[in-house]
Amino acid sequence: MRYTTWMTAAALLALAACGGVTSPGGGGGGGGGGGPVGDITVGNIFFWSVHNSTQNPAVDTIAAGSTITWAWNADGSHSIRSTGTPAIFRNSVVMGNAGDTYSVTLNTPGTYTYDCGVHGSAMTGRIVVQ
Ligand SMILES: [Cu+2]
Repeated sequence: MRYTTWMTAAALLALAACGGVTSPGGGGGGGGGGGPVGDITVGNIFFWSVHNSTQNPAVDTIAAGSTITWAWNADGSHSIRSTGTPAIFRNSVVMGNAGDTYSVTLNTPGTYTYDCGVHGSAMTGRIVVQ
């Protein structure tokens, strides 16, 4: 497997947590469509879709019943906080270490918005469940 250098730490952890996803060689993320669906990088200060490179908001579309995983790529206090209706899921606690992860499974179609409980509107994302 190959990894782009910037995402190595987060990707390794995300892959470990998710049971492994083979990324295509050569282009890495390639700026869109190259990464696993449902993986989101938590950085300072952003949410970033591994799948399509959208950021603040990170916008991810998943199938109902799929799992979203956020992975901290650096030390820094952040959380996942639901901001919309329907409520996304349980909110995470504030975590602050590179390599921390948080996952939820969303079973009901809808659009779920979230932010960081520490940084508010500076860190946002949206998950569309189909
Ligand atoms: Cu934050």
